[in-house]
Amino acid sequence: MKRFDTLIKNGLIITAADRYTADIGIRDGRIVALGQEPGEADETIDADGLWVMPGGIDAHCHLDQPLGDGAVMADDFDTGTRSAACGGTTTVIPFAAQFKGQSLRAAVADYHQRSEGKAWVDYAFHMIVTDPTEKVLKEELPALIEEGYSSFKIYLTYDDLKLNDREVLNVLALARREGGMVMVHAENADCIAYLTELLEEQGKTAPYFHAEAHSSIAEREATHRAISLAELIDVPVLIVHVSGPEAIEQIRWAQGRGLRVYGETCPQYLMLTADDLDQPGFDGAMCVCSPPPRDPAAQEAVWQALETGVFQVFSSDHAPFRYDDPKGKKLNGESASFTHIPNGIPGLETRLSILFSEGVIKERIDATRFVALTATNPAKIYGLYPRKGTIAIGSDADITLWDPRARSTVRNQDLHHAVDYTPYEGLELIGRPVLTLCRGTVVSRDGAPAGSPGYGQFLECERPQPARPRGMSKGF
Ligand code: DUC
Ligand code: ZN
Ligand code: ZN
Repeated sequence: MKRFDTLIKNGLIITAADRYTADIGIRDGRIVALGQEPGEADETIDADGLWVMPGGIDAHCHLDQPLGDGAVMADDFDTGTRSAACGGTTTVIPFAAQFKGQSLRAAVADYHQRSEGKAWVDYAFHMIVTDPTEKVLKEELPALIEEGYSSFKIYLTYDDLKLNDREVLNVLALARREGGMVMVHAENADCIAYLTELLEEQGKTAPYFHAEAHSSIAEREATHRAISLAELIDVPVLIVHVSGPEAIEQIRWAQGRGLRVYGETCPQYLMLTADDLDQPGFDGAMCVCSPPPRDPAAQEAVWQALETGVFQVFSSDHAPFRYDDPKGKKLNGESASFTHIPNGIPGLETRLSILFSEGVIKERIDATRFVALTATNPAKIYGLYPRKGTIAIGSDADITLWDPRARSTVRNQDLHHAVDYTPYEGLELIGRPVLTLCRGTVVSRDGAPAGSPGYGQFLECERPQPARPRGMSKGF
């Protein structure tokens, strides 16, 4: 028997910490050797001229999430994770969402049914907590965190999802006691409702006005509030999908005061602006997401926050709705007010290539930061490290080989999701994943699927070290 199942030779290995040329020996899905000429293998992959990086972890995406309003997500675990694999991602973390009145455990069980036997790459679950009853707080959440669901998202907006401040405090206190990571969707619901009413009274209902209703001031206020409530409880918190300088300033301020406040941003806040919602007819609906993309100055602020470490995580927030579909963006017809357009844009497959091309190739961030933002930090923050998110002996052989010189143009027809558009149509990119392995098995080659649905395994997440409080006990 040869020493390895697979040997990746001569590649430039890049982790969040280092870059060096070495061979990687893989056996039984794990990395078992790193070095020069470590031994013979059944299969040898020549990575000369390629960059060898950990497979991406997309820690914020929505797949087959049941919704209360009749809209249906285009991607399930099959098409969504196939698309992820083709873009160089080997782990996804979508959301098991609780409906108000539903038990959290029922939401998790339902989500297991939806994912069972379908995924092309590995996956874990965050939960969405919308109804933090005593039973949820005292029984369900502690047990679920222990069982491997150690992160959950809460919302400060959307009528059917949002928590009031007292509920947020209860959830944060629970997270502190039990060691969970809380993710916050930070927008002020009343500000948005007020602005929406004003705009609708003036007949301003086209998709573009979504961006005006979801003001950056509403995002800033909610970000500050989430940080303050977390400080009161003394527990870390992660602000998701941050769109611009107003919220960034709050996060930077908190970090400067020594608080464990983490931040996430997404490709849409680097590549799109509110003008992308201002298109002929209803086409702007394609770019309706919350928070909305802002303006070029906001894009610059988001880049700076990626460069300087204000953000730890770069996710897609893939929320897939078909455009030309009565269960998608046109749920309420083309003359619907912006308030009735399903929120979200697709991005699982393009997330890594966009940050690689616009960030690494254009020298806004270096390759080690790229790895940190897209794989290592999410693994640490959500309790998957070091099994996932790095190239090290003992880690799963989740590896993406990149050709840093390859040129391509984004075309929806070449993507593998089930959405009928990409907001990045025509974008020219340099650098692309040419081979992706998940636990040592090839799941995509040259941007095409090479694995199979059902290969992906469910991952139990440990209590994340970054979720630990600073130890300044407030007696909770
Ligand atoms: N906003 C969210 O909070 N989630 C999904 C998509 C979106 O636009
Ligand atoms: Zn959100
Ligand atoms: Zn989201």
